[in-house]
Amino acid sequence: MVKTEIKRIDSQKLLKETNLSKKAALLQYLAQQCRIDVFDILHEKGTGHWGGAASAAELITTLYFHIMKVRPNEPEWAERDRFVLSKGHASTMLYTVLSNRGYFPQSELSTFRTLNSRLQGHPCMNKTPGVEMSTGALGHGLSVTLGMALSAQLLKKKFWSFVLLGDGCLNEGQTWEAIMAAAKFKPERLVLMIDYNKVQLDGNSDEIMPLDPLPEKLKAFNWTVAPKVYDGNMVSDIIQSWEWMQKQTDWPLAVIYKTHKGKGVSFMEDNHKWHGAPIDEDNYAKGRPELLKTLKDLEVQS
Ligand SMILES: Cc1ncc(C[n+]2csc(CCOP(=O)(O)OP(=O)(O)O)c2C)c(N)n1
Repeated sequence: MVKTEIKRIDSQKLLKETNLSKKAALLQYLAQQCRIDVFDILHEKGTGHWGGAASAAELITTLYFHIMKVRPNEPEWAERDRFVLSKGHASTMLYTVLSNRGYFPQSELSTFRTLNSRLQGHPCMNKTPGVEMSTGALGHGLSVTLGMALSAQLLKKKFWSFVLLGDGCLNEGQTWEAIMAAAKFKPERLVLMIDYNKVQLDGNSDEIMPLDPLPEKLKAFNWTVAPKVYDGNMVSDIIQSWEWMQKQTDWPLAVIYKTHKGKGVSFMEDNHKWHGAPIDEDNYAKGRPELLKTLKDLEVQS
């Protein structure tokens, strides 16, 4: 298949946009652009995880381009906000957003999962600028992010600590230990974000390990839970959730986002078969035009 080039957004210019609805539209476009880049990389390499990466495009993009204070040219800046991708298998989306944000050249994305590359299948904090924690074994993310939030408290720093969990991370006992511990210590600016696509590696969450009623469970553990489930594939909704977070004083915070695994390619959406299957030539040729059409539609609005 001959790859159609896409119109790329000026991501540095986007950062300076002051009109919030214009910025939301630009972010929605950028997230879709990243989704297409991920689709291309995974197809080219014949490896990686499409479903969970596509699910989190808008969440990771909005974090790095709207919510978090970071300095890509100084990744270890002490005051930076922290983000941990607990569902480390979605690494390609994190790498694509980080490269757009300026942590490393976009040309490096094509080295994904090759020998000696800084961009391995699961994120490595010792190799990749911007990666705060090595993840991949589900269930560790909240514990380490709680540690980051507690360190902020000890050091009297004001940075935020965000962690993104998939449903699978919530199947892990360690996550619930961290949920209990966070409710005990109540560190400020700790936010648990849940990418609630309800599909895992080999089936739906309701079959594997039902989590509902999730907001009630988190409330019962003494967390402050957002008043609604936000649309995690809609940047304007994610921005709204951030506005809610900034008004809170009772910590820690949990926000549940309804998302779609494999978002953007109709026959891959909400289907566990596309959790980590290689994107072969036929499915690439069928799926890419759908992604391009959405990008084109977003261009009109932005
Ligand atoms: C401790 C552990 N058990 C099993 C796996 C294998 N595994 C990788 S991804 C995954 C499912 C993840 O589902 P979810 O968290 O819902 O991710 P998403 O749908 O957002 O991709 C599983 C079981 C793992 N990485 N770690």
